[in-house]
Amino acid sequence: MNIQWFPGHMTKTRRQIEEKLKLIDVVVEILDARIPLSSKNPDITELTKGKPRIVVLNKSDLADEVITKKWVEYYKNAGIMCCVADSEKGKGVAESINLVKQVMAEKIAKDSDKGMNRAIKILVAGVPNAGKSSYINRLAGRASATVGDRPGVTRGQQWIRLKNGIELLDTPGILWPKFEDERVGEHLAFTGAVKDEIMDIELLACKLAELLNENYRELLCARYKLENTDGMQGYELVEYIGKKRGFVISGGEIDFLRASNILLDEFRSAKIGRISIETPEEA
Ligand SMILES: Nc1nc2c(ncn2[C@@H]2O[C@H](COP(=O)(O)OP(=O)(O)OP(=O)(O)O)[C@@H](O)[C@H]2O)c(=O)[nH]1
Ligand SMILES: [Mg+2]
Repeated sequence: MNIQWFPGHMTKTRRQIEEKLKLIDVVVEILDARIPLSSKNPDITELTKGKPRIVVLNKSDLADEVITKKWVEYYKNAGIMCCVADSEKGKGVAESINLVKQVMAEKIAKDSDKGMNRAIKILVAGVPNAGKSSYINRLAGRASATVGDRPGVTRGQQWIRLKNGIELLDTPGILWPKFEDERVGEHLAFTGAVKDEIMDIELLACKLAELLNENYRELLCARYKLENTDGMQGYELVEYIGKKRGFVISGGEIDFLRASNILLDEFRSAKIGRISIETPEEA
C-alpha cells in the first residue's frame, strides 16, 4: 500500500523534541498494546538515545489480555521498564510514575543530599493516536491536553505540571519517513495511527479481515454471523460481512466501502473483541 503518512509537522515535532532534550530526565514512550512493534518509533528511540526510558502499553483494554501478558514478560526479559495501561479509564498510569521514580531514584537521592528538590521532567512520546494526551490528563486529574479519536490531534508541545511537581511534555504523535516493512504501515493504519483520508480503506479492511480470520476467527464469525470462512480471501470476507449486515446498494450489489468502514471501526473500538495484532514471537 503506497501511502503518504509523514506530513511536514512531524519533521517540526522531531526538531522541537531535539531542542528540548537537554531538559528531559525520562522518556515515557506510549505504545499501542495491540501493536507494540509497529507503534515503536525507531526515530524516537534514536532521538532520545541515552535517556532512561519507560514503555507504556496503552489501550490495553482493547488488546488481547493473554498476549499483553506475554509482552510484559518480553520487556522484562529485555530489561526494559514497562507497564500496562488504559489511559481512558486511568488504569496503570500511576504505576508508570512509580517506574519513573525508580529509574530516577539515584538522581533524586543525589539532589536531596545537595538540598535540591528539582522537578522530574518527562517527555511523553509516541505515534499519533496512541493516547499520549489521555495519559497525561489522567495523571494530571484534569483535561489539560486536547484528546480526540483520530490521529494528529495534538499540534504543539505543552508542559503539564502534576501536583507532585513532576512535569510532563505532551508532544504531537510522530511517525517516521520510511516503513521498512509494509505491514508496519498497515498495522498502524488498522489502529488509527495513520489518517484514514490517505488510506485505501477497502484494501485496508481486506487485509484486516484476512488477519482476523486467521488469528481471531471465532470472534470475527460471532460478530458478523459468518460461517465456513476457512481459506476465504479478504475481499470475500468483507463482502460477506456487508451481505450479513444488509449493506446493499442499487442493483443488489454490496456496499463494500460501508462494510470496510464498519469492520475497521468495530476492530478499533473492540466491538469484535479484544484483539492483538502483534505478538512477542514476531519480535
Ligand atoms: N480504549 C481506550 N482508548 C484510549 C486509551 N487511551 C486513549 N484512548 C482514546 O484514543 C484516542 C486518542 O487519544 P489521544 O490522547 O488524543 O492520543 P494522542 O496520542 O495524544 O494523539 P495525537 O495527539 O493525535 O498524537 C482518544 O479517542 C482517546 O479517548 C486507552 O487506554 N483505551
Ligand atoms: Mg495528543
